[in-house]
Amino acid sequence: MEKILVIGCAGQIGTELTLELRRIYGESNVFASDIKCACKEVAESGPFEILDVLDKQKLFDSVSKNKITQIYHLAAVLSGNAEKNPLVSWDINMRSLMNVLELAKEQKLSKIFWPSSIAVFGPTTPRENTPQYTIMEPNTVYGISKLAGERWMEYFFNKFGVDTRSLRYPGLISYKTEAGGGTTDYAVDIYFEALKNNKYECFLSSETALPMMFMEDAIKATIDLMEADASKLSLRSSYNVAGISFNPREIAAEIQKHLPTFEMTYKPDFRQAIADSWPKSIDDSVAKKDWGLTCKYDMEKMTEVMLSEIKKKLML
Ligand code: AKB
Repeated sequence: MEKILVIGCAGQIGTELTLELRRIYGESNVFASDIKCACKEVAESGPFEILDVLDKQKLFDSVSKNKITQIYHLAAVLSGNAEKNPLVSWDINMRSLMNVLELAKEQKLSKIFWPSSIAVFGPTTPRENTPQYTIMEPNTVYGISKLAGERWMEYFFNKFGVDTRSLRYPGLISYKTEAGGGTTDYAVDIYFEALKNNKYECFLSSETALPMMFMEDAIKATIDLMEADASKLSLRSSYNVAGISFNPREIAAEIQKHLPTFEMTYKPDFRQAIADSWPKSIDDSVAKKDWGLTCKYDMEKMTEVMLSEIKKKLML
């Protein structure tokens, strides 16, 4: 039986991924960790510990003590926050990954998942239907760290036989835990603000299209990739995954179908330049071919679920 460690279980992805992994593999087989407290549901539904992934010794000790066989390493400083503190963010993003890769090599773990991002692409990348293999010249600290991380993932697979697996996540949209510090966060904030205040001031311009994905699809894709037969995987850097593409004007119009008086205004900030350097849409044909990626949610279906779940959460 696999013993799984989730690093970053209090974050937007970590919260939902931990709960789903526990549902599939059994609560006691999924260890959750973060540098901060996780929500009650995560902290109480299975083993949880406060752990700083930068503390290599403590990480190594915890993995051997708990006989961990797989790691999902999700802790990272996202694109918007990373620009505010470039060197610290680079250090956190890279050193945490190197600790996990070294650990996987030394303790012969069976598999490692680490997320990459659409941020690996840059202003010179073709922006429509961005291919798996293309020009990659990211100009954000976060994007540079993700591209370097992809190279290290592939390197550890080729040189040391570590079974590395990764997805280039688009913006992820969820209601359980709010996003924090990213450029695509507007597409989460908008739903909360629509229900709380019936208005939203967007930090990106109305026509800024970006690839996004509903969390349920992202979690399924992550676990499907981890479950895929190793012989099917042609890539050990990271797979493009597309989801749905829309701009702020389109998502506002979708929300207005449910809340007709909802008002959207636009005040682009420093994150506009980041968004302008990223793809508008993604070609994920390699992921579909290799391990059968599927996505269920379009913008309409996602909006229905987001509004009804956040309504319950806010007790409206
Ligand atoms: C961000 O906006 O920084 C993240 C991402 C696309 O990786 N959501």
